[in-house]
Amino acid sequence: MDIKAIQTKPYLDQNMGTSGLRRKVSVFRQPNYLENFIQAIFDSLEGFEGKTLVIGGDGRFFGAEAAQTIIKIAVANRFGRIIIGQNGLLSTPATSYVIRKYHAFGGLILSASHNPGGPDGDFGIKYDNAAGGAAPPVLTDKFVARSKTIDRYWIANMPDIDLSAIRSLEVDGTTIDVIDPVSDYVSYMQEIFDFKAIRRLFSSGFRMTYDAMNAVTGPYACRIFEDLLGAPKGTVIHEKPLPDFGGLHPEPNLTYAKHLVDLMYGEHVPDFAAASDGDGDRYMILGRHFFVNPCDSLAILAEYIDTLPFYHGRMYGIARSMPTAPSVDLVAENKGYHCYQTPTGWKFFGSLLEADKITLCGEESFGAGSSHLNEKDGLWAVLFWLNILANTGKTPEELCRDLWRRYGRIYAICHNYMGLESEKAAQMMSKLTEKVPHLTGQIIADMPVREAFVFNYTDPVTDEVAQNQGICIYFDQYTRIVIRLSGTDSSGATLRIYMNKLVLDAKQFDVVPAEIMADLIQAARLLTDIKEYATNENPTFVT
Ligand code: G16
Repeated sequence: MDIKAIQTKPYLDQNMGTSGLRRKVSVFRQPNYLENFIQAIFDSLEGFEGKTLVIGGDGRFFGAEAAQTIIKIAVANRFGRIIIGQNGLLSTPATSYVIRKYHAFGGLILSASHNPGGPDGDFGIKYDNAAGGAAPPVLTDKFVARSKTIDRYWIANMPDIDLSAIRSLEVDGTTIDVIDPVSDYVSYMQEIFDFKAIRRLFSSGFRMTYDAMNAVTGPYACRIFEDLLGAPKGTVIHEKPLPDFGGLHPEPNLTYAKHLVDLMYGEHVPDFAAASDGDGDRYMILGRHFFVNPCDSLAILAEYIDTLPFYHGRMYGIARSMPTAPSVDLVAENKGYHCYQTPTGWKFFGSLLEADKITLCGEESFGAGSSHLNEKDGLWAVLFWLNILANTGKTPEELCRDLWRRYGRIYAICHNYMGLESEKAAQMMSKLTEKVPHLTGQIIADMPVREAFVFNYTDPVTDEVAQNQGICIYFDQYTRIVIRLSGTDSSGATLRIYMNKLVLDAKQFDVVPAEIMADLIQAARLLTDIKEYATNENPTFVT
C-alpha cells in the first residue's frame, strides 16, 4: 500500500468548544482542514496501532466525503480495524455503545449535533475515548495544541470504500467492517427496558408520534417503535436521514420542533410525542397539550430509575450541569443519592460515570443519559419515558404534576440570543464578570442578590480544573440567573441566560413561565445590558 506523507500548514482556528470542533461546511472544505485535524487527533493519542477505531456519523452533508478521507488517514496511521456504520450512519449513543462492545481504542463522530446541516450548514468532529465518552478537556487541549503546529499528515493511496453494503474487507493490514448501525444498539435497549410492557401499552391503543427530524434516529426509531414494539406504521415521522435534514433545524425544542408542538397542542392528539436531534443524543418529551421541561424530565427519570431492574445494584449518584434547574437535586436528596453539579458539556460527566460516582446525568439542553453508555442518549430517554408510562399508567402531565406536588415546581427557562458579534459578546461577559464581586446585597429589579459568583469546577475524580464556566446570580436558594456563552456555535456568539424559580403553591403551577419569571427576565436584561449587544431585546428563541 502506498502511504503518503502530505506536507501541510496549520489552521489556527481549530478549537474545540462544548462538544467537538464545529464549523461551517465551507470551512471544513478548505484544503487539508479536515485532514489536519484528524492527524492532530491521532498525533495526540498513544498506542492505537493495530487497535480498533469506530467512525460514527449523523448522515449530514459532507459526512460521506469526510468518512472516506478519515478511513484513508486511519489506514495510513495503522489502525488495525475500522468499524463504520452502513452509509456512514451511526448515532452518537450507538457509536459509544459500539466502541464499548467491540473494545475499540476510540471513535470519531462526524456530526455537528443539533446544528443545521447542508452545504451552508455546519459540520463537526467529536472524539470518544475507549470508555465511549466524549474526550475530556485534557485530551481535547492536546488535539488543539497539535493542530496549531501540524506540518504533515499520513494518507493511504486507496480507492473509496463502498459503504452502502454491510461487509468486511481488508486493506493493507487494516480490516474495515461496515456494520448495521442499528442492531447492536437496539439489542442493548432491549436489555435495559421492559419491551413486553411497552408492547402491551401500544397494543392497548396508546398512540405516539416520534419525530426523527430527518436525522440519524429515523432507522433506529422505526426498528424499535414500529417493528419491535408494535406501534403503527407512521408513528415515526421525518424518518429518513437527509444530508440537509430536509431544511429542518435538528434541535428538539419548542422552537425548532414547532410542527410537533403544534400537533400536540391541536385536535386528535396522540398520547405522547418525542423528538431527537441530528446525532440522536438529545430528546424532547410532550404529552397531550403538555410540554415536559427537560429539567423536570431529568427529575422524573431520577424518581423512577430504581424501578428498572437493569439499574439494581448499580445506583450511585446523579449529576446535572450547573445551568440545569435543580429539580433533580430535590429527588436525589429524598432518595439519598449524592448530586454533582458540573459545567455544561457532556464530557464533564465522563469521569464521574467511569468512576461509578453517578448512574444518571442530564442537562437543560434536552440531554440525559446513564451509566449504560458514556454519551447522552435520546432514544434511551424516550424508551425510559415509555417504560414509566407503561408501568404507572400515568400521562406525562400527571407525572410532572406528581413531581411538582411532591417537591414544588422549579420553573426553568433559557433566553438564547443568537448571532452576537463574538468580540462584543466576550466584552459583555468580561464587564459582567467584573461586576460579580460587587453584586451581593445589591437590589436588581426589586430583588436583593443573595450571592453572585463565577462558576469554577474541580473534577472530583481527576482534580482537573475548569474555570469561567458561567456567571451565577442567586436571589434565594432556588431563584437564580445563570449567564454564559454557548460553546457550540460554528461562528458568532450565542448568549444563554438561564432562569429558575421554585414555586411551592400548587395554585401557581399553571402560571406561564414568562409571567412567573417576569422579575428575573427584567433583572437579566439589566445585568447584561442586552440592548447594547443584541439587535433585539427579545431573545432569538426561548427553551
Ligand atoms: C452539546 C453538549 C452538551 C451541551 C450542549 C449545549 O450538546 O454535549 O453538554 O449542553 O452542547 O452547549 P452550549 O450551551 O455550549 O451550546 P450537543 O447535543 O450539541 O452535542
